[in-house]
Amino acid sequence: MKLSFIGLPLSGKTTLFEALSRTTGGPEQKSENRIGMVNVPDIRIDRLSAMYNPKKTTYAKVNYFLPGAVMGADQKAKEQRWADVRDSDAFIHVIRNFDQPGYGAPQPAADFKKIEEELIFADLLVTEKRLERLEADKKKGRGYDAEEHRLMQDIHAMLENEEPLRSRPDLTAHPLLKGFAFLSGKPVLVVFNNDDHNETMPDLTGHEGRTDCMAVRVQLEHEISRMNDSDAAEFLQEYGIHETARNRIIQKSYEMLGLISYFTVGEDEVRAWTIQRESTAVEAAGEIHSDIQKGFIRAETISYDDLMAAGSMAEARKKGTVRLEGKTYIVQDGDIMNFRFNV
Ligand SMILES: Nc1nc2c(ncn2[C@@H]2O[C@H](COP(=O)(O)OP(=O)(O)OP(=O)(O)O)[C@@H](O)[C@H]2O)c(=O)[nH]1
Ligand SMILES: [Mg+2]
Repeated sequence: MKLSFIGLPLSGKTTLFEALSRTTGGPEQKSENRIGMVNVPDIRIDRLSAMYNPKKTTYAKVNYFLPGAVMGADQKAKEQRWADVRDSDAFIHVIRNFDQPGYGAPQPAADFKKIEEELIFADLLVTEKRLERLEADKKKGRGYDAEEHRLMQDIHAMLENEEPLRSRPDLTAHPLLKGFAFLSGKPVLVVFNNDDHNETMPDLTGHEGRTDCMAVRVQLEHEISRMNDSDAAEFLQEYGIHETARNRIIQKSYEMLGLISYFTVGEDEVRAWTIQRESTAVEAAGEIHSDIQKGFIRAETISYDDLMAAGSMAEARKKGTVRLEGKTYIVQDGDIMNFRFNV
């Protein structure tokens, strides 16, 4: 799973990456790709840990990818930039909404549009090349796929109309099209990088509904991310900040990737396991070990809320809220599972 930062130069991509990953890089790293593995904050894991007092607590993780800056505004440099992130599962699009001396007042709506156009243009190039090929195959009457041709024409029409593909997951996830990894088809979280004293969301009239948007004071988040917990708490109180944006962005990232967590609990470890939404119990078991998947018998399952309501696993058993689920059970976010299996 790869979640990449995109956005215009000086929008604050590196600052946000560092705030999320709590890393620091020097200017010499500007041209290098950076990867940040980040724990997904989860109050449920905190509470389960308080209940079990385990030796080890393990959170789910998200991987962030910050592409090294490719200099130049020519077509070649642009194509290189997009090639670096084509295999991403989703994007975080950072947009400058603070004054940058020498760069004038922020223009968030225009900047948003600029990148949207680049995504669409890159996809158009791919589509046109493919259509040419399909039309040549059709003429020659060999290896021609009429269905792909039809789908590709639908995609081309949308892009010509300046419509990003992300509103049509049925098209972009189609087995014949998935491999093209269309940029405008990827989920995107738009982060408006606001000045320290500004909390309002800029107007994106005409573009709402296309993406998820958040207004974040990225510089402030960066500063807070450098502090130890008690300094950070004091700072937040002083500035009347209820919660940092960091948690929300990371949680949103996880969700945007189509991921959910189930938990395993015990005195040794309380742990979050990551699965795709709609995974079955037997698939979820495979996340832990292929032996558990192969020898799967049943999964003892209880929802997080039911466990909390009962106060302990023993009480939950008495109340009858611990269920036995089979292979095809669709695991729900927050399920606590204990697999029974044969070796
Ligand atoms: N005032 C203010 N400055 C910011 C904010 N966020 C970032 N900056 C500054 O803007 C400049 C650019 O930030 P970066 O994070 O390096 O931007 P970038 O998108 O990574 O830039 P490139 O790597 O050059 O594309 C830095 O000098 C930051 O300190 C903010 O919220 N407010
Ligand atoms: Mg940067």
